[in-house]
Amino acid sequence: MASIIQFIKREKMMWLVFGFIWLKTYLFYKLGFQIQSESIYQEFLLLINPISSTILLLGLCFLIKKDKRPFGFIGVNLLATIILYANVLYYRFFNDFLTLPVLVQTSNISDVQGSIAELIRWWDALFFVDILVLVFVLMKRRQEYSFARSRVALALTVVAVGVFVVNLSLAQAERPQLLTRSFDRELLVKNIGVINYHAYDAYIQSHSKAQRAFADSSEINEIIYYTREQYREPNEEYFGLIEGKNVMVISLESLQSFVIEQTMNGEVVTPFLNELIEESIYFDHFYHQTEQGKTSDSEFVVDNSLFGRNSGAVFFTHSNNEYNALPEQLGEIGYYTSVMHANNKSFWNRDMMYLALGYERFFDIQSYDVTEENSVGWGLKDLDFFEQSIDLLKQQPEPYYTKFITLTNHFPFELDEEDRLIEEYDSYSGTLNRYFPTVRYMDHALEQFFERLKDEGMYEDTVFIMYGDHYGISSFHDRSMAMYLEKDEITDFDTVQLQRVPLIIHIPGMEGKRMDTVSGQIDLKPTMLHLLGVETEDMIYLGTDLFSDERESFVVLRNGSFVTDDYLYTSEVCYDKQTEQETDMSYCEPYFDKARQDLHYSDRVIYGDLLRFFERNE
Ligand code: GP9
Ligand code: MN
Repeated sequence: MASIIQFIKREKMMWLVFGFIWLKTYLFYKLGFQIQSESIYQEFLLLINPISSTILLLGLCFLIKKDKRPFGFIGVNLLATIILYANVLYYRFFNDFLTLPVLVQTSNISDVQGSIAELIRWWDALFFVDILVLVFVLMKRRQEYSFARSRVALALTVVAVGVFVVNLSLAQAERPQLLTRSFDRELLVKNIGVINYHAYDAYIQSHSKAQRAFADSSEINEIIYYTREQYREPNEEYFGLIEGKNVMVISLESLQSFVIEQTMNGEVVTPFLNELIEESIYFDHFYHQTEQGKTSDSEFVVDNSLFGRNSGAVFFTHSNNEYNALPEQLGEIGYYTSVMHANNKSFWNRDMMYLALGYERFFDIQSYDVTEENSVGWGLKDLDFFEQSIDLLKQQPEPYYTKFITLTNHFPFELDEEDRLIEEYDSYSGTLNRYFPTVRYMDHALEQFFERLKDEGMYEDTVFIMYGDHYGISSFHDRSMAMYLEKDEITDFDTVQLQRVPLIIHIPGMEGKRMDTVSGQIDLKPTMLHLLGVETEDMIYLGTDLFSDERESFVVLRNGSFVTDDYLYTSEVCYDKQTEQETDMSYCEPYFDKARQDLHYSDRVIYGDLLRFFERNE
């Protein structure tokens, strides 16, 4: 104890540097990045998040010889300052934080180089003032250092890890699965600090680099062979049916099939969609295939006809891969491709991944006028989002392929009183209760959007592909879900069935039709390409055209559960769909191989970045 007190008293220089870095980081957050907190709790996290990394780095200085150690301290300060300052410069230009690939991507550097001078402000010099102070202190007086070096370094490392664990738990309390799920860089910086964020980024990047390095070009042949085998001829009636038309893909936030064509306390939940379905091709056995990457996973699956990752988000881990994604392929046949989504462009690393997928333009939050009044929950209300998107649409050359990502029907399903068109449900789960009014609101926003498009003459020549991106109500709310569905309980069988999301393909002028083929988001890419008249026999993808006569009803979810017309397999149990009861495993066995292989080959393509070895032979 006495020696700890002595240590604290003696290491004045270290404390000074510690104080400087801490204060400075906070000033960087506020002045450099203009980070705002939503609550005192958030502000507290922002304040404490530099502590762990600073202690760690200063601790490591105790491995340096006594007389040189003060230089180490100053070096740490300089390093932290440079990292922060580089981020500030990048932030001023891109409104985003640096990532390792960005630093080594020469294409980006050339973008930035010319403008660096413009990004520097005279008062930035203040960020470095403390270093001068330290040099001055160092010249003034020499201190005595008498502690065992490695012991101190080790002790401080332990303290740093401890502080980090506390910091992370506090952050996770507010943002569950912060590291695996929320890949918004700003969120990470806010919660765990800039230096820890960079360490985490470096870990993620090096991990996927290693897997890529071990892959070789011969592996692609096996994949080509497998995908050729899975290829199904398109249906002549549908092939090229919408050639040259504008395509609007609408990702319907958290929309599950269990509310479609249903009522809640006597109120219709989705009146507009129900009507639209009557005039559309509606798939009622269509499943989402996402995992932790949520919306971004659905985007990935739809655009690539490959699976996302089992954990984490492929948008974050593999945004440097080669893909032959749908936007890129549509670009090749003369389509203008874009995404409209009123959120930070770095959320889910979209800005980076969209480049890899070949989107020409991303209309992010900066393209929208977002105010306190027109926002709720996660941001711009759907109604205003669609309304403002009309003008953006008009700027685009035709034909275009544009994806809209809605936001209001997102957990925790908040809604302003004036937007509440139906009452909340009445169960144990506030989440499920609030879900119905927000779904109803989204339905209303879509109705208005369609009206506007019709008024503007933008409806006739457009084809609409609308689907739920992933579940909105997790198993956590099973008790209340059972109540709504009038069931005794939610079984594993029900859980899989609840992963159904609506898919509506609306082609103006075409008669309505219901399709019960068991299918998933992975099937959309070949379906859309064939509708647009693009041959896909020489492409690599894992879904099958929804209209193909040769198609077999089948979907495998990312967790390995799968569904056919008659059977459903999950958690090592085979169910008969008709009776909803367990049945003999031999009924599910014939599908095991396909389910496993689909997931396995998809993972191999992504982890090995195998599409870089692939040329389409046109
Ligand atoms: C955020 C939006 C919602 O931009 O896509 O993300 P989610 O949490 O649903 O993945
Ligand atoms: Mn979503």
